[in-house]
Formats: sequence, C-alpha cells, structure tokens
Amino acid sequence: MTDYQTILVTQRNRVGLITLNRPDALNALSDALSREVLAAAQAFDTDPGIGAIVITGSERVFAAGADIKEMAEKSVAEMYKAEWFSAWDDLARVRTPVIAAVAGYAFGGGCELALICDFIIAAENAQFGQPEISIGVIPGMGGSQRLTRAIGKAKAMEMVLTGRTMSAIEAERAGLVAQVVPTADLLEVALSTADVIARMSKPVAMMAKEAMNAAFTMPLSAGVHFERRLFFSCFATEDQKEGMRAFTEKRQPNFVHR
Ligand code: CO8
Repeated sequence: MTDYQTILVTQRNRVGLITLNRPDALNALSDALSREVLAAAQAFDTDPGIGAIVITGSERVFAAGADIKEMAEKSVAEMYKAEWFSAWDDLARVRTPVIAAVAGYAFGGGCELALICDFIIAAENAQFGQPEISIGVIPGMGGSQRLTRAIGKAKAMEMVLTGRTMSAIEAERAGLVAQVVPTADLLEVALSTADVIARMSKPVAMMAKEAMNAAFTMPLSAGVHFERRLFFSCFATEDQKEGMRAFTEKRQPNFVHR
C-alpha cells in the first residue's frame, strides 16, 4: 500500500480502515493529512474488494480540529488560491459508505470530518464541539450546514456560538451519532457494522447512499422522484436478481457486487 505519513491504512475483509495518526498534534487536520485521507478513501472507493470504509483516530482523540499552527499566519489570498481544505469536499463525494468511529475529542474540523462521513459511531468518551469561535474563526469544513441538519438549529447554533462541548450521550440523544458504545469496543463495533454493509451489493449500497444524501440537497418531490429512478436502476444489477432469488429460495444471497 502507499506509504502515508499522517494516517495508517489497513483492510479487514471488505472493509478499508483509515486511522488518523498525528498523536503529537492530537490528529490535527493538516493539509498533508487531508490529502492523505482523501487519497486513501478514493483508492478504497474504486477498489472492487472494498465495500465500506471506517475513519477513526485514537482512544484519546478523533481529531482536535484543523491544524491551527499551520493555518495561523495564512493570508486570504493563500487560502483562496489553494482552495484550502477542498480535499474534504472531495471526501464527501466518495460513493462507498463511510463510517466515522469517534473516541475522545472531535473538535472543530474533527467534528466536521465526522459529519462528512455517512454516520458516526461514538465511544462513551467522545466529545463533540465547534470551538472555532473561541480562536476567532467559524466552522469552515461544513459544520455550520451539516451540524444544523444533523441536530437542528437550537443546539447547533448554541454549540457554534458558545463553542461548548457535547458529550456522547447528548450527541446520541440529539441524533448526531448512530450509537454509543464502550470505548474499548469502538473499533470492533465500527468494523463489524462496516462489515455488514460491505457484504451487501456495492452498487446498491452506493445507490442507497446517493438516495439518502439527496434528502439534504433536493426538495421532497424531486428527492422522491430521484429515489424511484435509482430503485428502478437496482433492477439492472445482477445483485437484485440474486437477492430476490435467494429470498424466494430461502437462502443467503451471494452478491457479486455488479
Ligand atoms: N492544531 C494544531 N495543534 C493542536 C491542535 C490543533 N487543532 N489541537 C491540539 N494541538 C497540539 C497542541 O498544540 C499540543 O502541542 P504541543 O505539545 O506542541 O504544545 C498538543 O497538540 C497537545 O495538545 P494540548 O496540550 O492542548 O492537549 P490537552 O489535552 O491539554 O487539550 C484540547 C486538548 C482541549 C483538544 C486542546 O488541544 C484544544 O483545545 N485544541 C484545539 C481545539 C480547537 O480549537 N479546534 C478547532 C480548530 S479550528 C478548525 O478546526 C476550523 C476547521 C475549518 C477549517 C477550514 C479551512 C478552509
């Protein structure tokens, strides 16, 4: 596999695992890290042997935000010309399902990275926050939009304006995370959940993800129409035939991911 400096990349069965690995900087999202995460995710996305991706950090920290030291002295022109952090926009375009497995701090860009993923599984020690305002900026990786869609205006506005932290329990109650698990079990639960997804038909899982994401960009009638077209498209796959045949023959389907 490619030699990465800021992440670790492994594979278990049909699941690709990306581990943020800048322990000395609490996994701060540097420019290099953002490019490496994108490269690894895109490589998994086009790998027929991969059906789901997990992005995680360490037990102490998912990511403590964008790299403040790297950003601090940048000019507008520098950031504008480089379209700073556009790699994260490209990560949102990865079509394979992506799970964020979050333990410890998920602050600023760390929280926003988790929100870019399709859903979040949190450890009991996870803490979410958008503290950018306390260092004189605002969320810049989609937090103002995705956090608001995830948990509604009241809590999102409170978090972004005060910079306060949200515990894993509150995050589950608010609908920010799919489930909270004991910290020691986080990775295993995330990988097992990803494994369930990865055993499904990959093109159909991609279509499901695409249809779900349309809910965030389309009005209801257009979204329902879009879903119906994708539903019909499932019938062009070998896996739809296999899935429905397996049901009638009372056996497990053997998907070929085509
Ligand atoms: N960037 C760079 N370095 C960091 C960051 C960071 N975000 N967070 C921690 N570090 C470094 C510290 O500087 C320290 O390094 P050193 O040992 O060299 O001094 C090391 O990691 C350990 O950190 P602490 O000593 O602070 O550890 P604590 O356990 O005391 O505190 C905290 C942990 C509470 C997480 C604390 O580190 C903290 O508050 N970090 C910053 C959190 C923050 O403000 N995040 C938001 C950053 S801004 C952002 O994410 C905007 C995203 C949008 C960008 C879009 C651009 C287009």
